[in-house]
Amino acid sequence: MRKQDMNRDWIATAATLSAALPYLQRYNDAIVVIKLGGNAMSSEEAMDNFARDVVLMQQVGVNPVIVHGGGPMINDMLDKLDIKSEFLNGKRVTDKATVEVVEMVLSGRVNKWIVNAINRQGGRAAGLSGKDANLMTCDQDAPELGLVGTPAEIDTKILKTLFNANTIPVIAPIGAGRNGETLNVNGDTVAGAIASALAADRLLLLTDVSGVKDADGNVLTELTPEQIADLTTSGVIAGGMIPKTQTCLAALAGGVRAAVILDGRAPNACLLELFTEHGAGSIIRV
Ligand code: X2W
Repeated sequence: MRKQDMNRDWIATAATLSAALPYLQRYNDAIVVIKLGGNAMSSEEAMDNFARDVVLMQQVGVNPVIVHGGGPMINDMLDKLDIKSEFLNGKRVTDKATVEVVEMVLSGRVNKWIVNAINRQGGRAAGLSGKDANLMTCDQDAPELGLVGTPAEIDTKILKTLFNANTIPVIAPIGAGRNGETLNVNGDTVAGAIASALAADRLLLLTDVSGVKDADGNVLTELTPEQIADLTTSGVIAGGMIPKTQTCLAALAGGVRAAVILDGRAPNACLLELFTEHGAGSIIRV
């Protein structure tokens, strides 16, 4: 329905679009790697909102790459199957039975949920894991973790082919070992490794906290690697935030321009970060 009266909301919408112009120009042709953590996939509605933001990004010239997690969904399935699971330093100890469930849940269910959500918003997404087209070959991580991998070689050819075909890659964090075995890899680690291999303009880690916090619980909106090191030594950065910040530091060292840790459940989190002066979460850059 076309409204003839120019009420304030429409004027504000036009002003918002106009204000976004410098940001749209800055990110034209940029590569943005987005890690969508299992905790950020809180509902069907949150997934649809995320998908819409990603399709908008592509529409305005960004090349988005999605790497997803799915830890909570793996836990649910392992529970149903009565398979016990434990974590060591934030990584799941993974035996043969567990890796089969991990691959089934990540590549089968979670990956297709995201692909389908993007396609339903009028985008074009294709799902793959590190096994496809030799995207990610892994070495085995610590032996006590079992079938857990650490990315060793990333072949970005398939991603560039998909960019040229206007298709958004959606990647499950499963890798092939040197002997073709299936390895479970932490999703943040995969996102960082892929962002480095692509020398991405941005790495966005979407999680369920609003960013890196100081000792009083306030979000630190801008951080340097030196500040991250200090906050880690003093114990302010702790627990699950350690692997996330370490992933960001590794990505910066690997040639990524900036990394951001933000709450993926907040409405339009990605758009707020990329296309407004305000930004979202904690940005880490040199
Ligand atoms: C993770 C892979 C999924 C993941 C796991 O098995 O849970 C390892 O721990 P989130 O939702 O991002 O935590 N792999 C080795 O990273 O999921």
